[in-house]
Amino acid sequence: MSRRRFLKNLGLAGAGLAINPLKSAAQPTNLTPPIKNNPLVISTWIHGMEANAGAWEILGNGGDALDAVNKGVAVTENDLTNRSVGLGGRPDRDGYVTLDACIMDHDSRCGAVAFLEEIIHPIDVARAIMEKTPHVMLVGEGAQQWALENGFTKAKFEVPVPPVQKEFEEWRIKSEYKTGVNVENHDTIGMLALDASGRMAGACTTSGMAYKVRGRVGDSPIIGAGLFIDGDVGGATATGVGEAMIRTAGSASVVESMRRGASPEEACYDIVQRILKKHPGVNEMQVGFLAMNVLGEVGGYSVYDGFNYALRSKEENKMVNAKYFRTWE
Ligand code: SD4
Repeated sequence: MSRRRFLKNLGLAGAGLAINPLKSAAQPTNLTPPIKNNPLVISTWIHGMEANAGAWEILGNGGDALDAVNKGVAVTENDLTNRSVGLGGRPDRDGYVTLDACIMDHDSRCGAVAFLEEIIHPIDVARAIMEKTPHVMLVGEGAQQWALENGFTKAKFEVPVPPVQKEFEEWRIKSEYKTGVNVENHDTIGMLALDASGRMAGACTTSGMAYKVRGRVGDSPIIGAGLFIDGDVGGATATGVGEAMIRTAGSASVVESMRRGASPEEACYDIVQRILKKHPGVNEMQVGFLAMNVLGEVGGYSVYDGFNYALRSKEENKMVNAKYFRTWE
């Protein structure tokens, strides 16, 4: 299906970005998924290559987008050398590694977990919450208790992992927390997939900002902030300083822009621009968005250079540099 027909089905053909947003927001969007037999997965940062490979084992065999994103981001959670995802991540300022994750499918079913400790795969917990409870989100001790009651077990290795513990001990001498974070703080994995039957799903998982205040939860497990999927339109995910995404309902905003006819890249550009406008004078705040629509078009945009994403389809397996507003000094 062409982009024009996609817009026509949404009642927007020819209107482009000049449509009346209030009017268009009221349009029912009951598209059946237009793209078939063209599976596609994208995910944030270089570790997305391996995560996409995990997802592709499912997508490439005609499997389901939800299973694919679940399996894909679990690859990154398993990697104990990753300092921003899973139990290999950096701890909060009190020395505890706390994990946030969420998952969402084509039909807006979703599950999320935040402030979770000692469990290797928060994404599996998020999915189990979605499938086994009437709720969307569990947090902290309650989430851990529920997970342990539902077949999950605590990790049997030291957390933080020894090199992270050492780094933390060094940090603790000065205990300087900066919200203006450095590049290594930005490794959350957000993944969006479209399967061969045209269904879409997304997942996002992180250990959050290094040395955060204990109890802090970022955007990554917040549906609409770090991740949002609408099977009629597309999906978006985010990485970077999560407070900015929460303040703007970032990923949901990207999907709503696409609903009104923006391309994925235009929609990401738009939210990053809005975030910059709302944070005048704030420097070193990296924020990156990634989006995909149901046509299989993708795009990304970030505040600073350096944000990239991995893309895998039948034809391609590569990294793509997102466009950006600023360069690091
Ligand atoms: C957070 N957005 O907790 C996450 C951190 C992140 O890449 O994306 N790092 O705010």
